Amino acid sequence: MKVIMMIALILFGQFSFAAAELEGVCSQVTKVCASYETAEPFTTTQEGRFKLLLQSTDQKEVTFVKADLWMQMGTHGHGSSPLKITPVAPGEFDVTKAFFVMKGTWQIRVTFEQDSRRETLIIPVLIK
Ligand SMILES: [Cu+2]
Repeated sequence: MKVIMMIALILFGQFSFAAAELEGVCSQVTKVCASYETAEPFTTTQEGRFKLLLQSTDQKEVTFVKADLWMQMGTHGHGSSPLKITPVAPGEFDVTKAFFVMKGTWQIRVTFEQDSRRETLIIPVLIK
């Protein structure tokens, strides 16, 4: 019985990991996908931390350029303070100092280069 529960835990763990990875977007042009996963939901009052993934679905090399937070409000917009971005593996970054300072729809903007083409992907993040 213990073994069955452990297997169930492992399966559930993988399922939730996979679901978290779906918080992302892909470029139709370069076939590069940017996604994030976070252990704790973001709030307006605490420092947000997440893992940022930048992956080429056709196995081409991708060069990370920058990432930041942005909020579009009507015709105006504003950012937040700079993210602390630490590369931990190819295409994988630990991001801290993510301050979503107000409720609403934020964007994690990820800029990268592939084959000398520069692109920015926008991952929407709803802060409740
Ligand atoms: Cu705002």
